[in-house]
Amino acid sequence: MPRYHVPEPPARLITPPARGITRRTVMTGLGAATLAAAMPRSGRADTLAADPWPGSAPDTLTSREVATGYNNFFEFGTSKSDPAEHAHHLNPTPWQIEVSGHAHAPGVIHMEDILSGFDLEERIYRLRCVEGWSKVIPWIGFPLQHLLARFDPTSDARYVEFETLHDPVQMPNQTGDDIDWPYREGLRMDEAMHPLTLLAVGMYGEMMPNQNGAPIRLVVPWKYGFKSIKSIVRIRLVSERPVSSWEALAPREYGFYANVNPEVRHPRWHQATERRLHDGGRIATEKFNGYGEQVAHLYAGMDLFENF
Ligand SMILES: Nc1nc2c(c(=O)[nH]1)N[C@H]1C(S)=C(S)[C@@H](COP(=O)(O)O)O[C@H]1N2
Ligand SMILES: [Mo]
Repeated sequence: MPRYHVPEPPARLITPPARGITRRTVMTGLGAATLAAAMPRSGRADTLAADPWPGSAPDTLTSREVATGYNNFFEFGTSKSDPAEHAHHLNPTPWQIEVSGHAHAPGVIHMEDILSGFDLEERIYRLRCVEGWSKVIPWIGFPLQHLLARFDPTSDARYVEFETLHDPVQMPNQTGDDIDWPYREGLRMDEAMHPLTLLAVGMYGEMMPNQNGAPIRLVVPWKYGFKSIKSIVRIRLVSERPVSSWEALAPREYGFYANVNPEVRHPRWHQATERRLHDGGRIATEKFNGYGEQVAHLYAGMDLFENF
């Protein structure tokens, strides 16, 4: 297992691109406003030849413009341009996350303490939506396991449930009934503790844009994009498997595991290939989105359907 936490970084740029991840550890401790200033910008162009997952050809980053203009964030509407158009209603400052359930030290953590309390890294991951498109994004964040550790989960914590903000004033489409709001997602504890599972607070060297899930969202790169819940306000450590919002709506289309798998037939969308947003070209979809080497062992003994 690779090490992600580098103590006492001598400089902002700590490690060269490593297997599966482009990693830079960034010391912040500077607060929200200066995240952009703290992030290294050298060495990364918008069309960086990156190696975001093992064993595959170098890929091209999706431009920031496309990544922030073509979104799924149903709280602001259901078309791809709605989030960019309406997410200015969201005010991500101040913000806090409440962590409850099976923890020895449940409580609340404020966004300032998140930004100053965890070493931020840049990681390039591909985000594969179940609708059949993908983006390659340079996220800024830190492993979810580091946040969970602060709250000291008990041995009864077998799953983690996440909730997005529920406030129709800030999220105007929550007056609609597309989803049983708030948007909810969940992970099994071992998935949540996996070092690839990221809490992202920014992208492209800047604070997280509202339409991408400001101020803090999940990114689980081996699962379909809907698992990567945005604008998180609540985390619960639970013993029973939670039911996510999409699963409640259409369990055959949005399974709990939702591991990217080109072999699983989806009732609506073709999963064997994906359209890349940076050039519109199609590539073959990879099992676990290319991260099988790191995560396949989590699902040993599970069948394909269950795995979806
Ligand atoms: N709260 C919330 N989180 C969400 C969604 C949403 O509608 N609401 N959409 C999901 C889906 S389907 C995808 S593909 C990704 C899209 O992330 P992006 O807009 O940053 O590309 O966010 C996920 N997280
Ligand atoms: Mo999605």
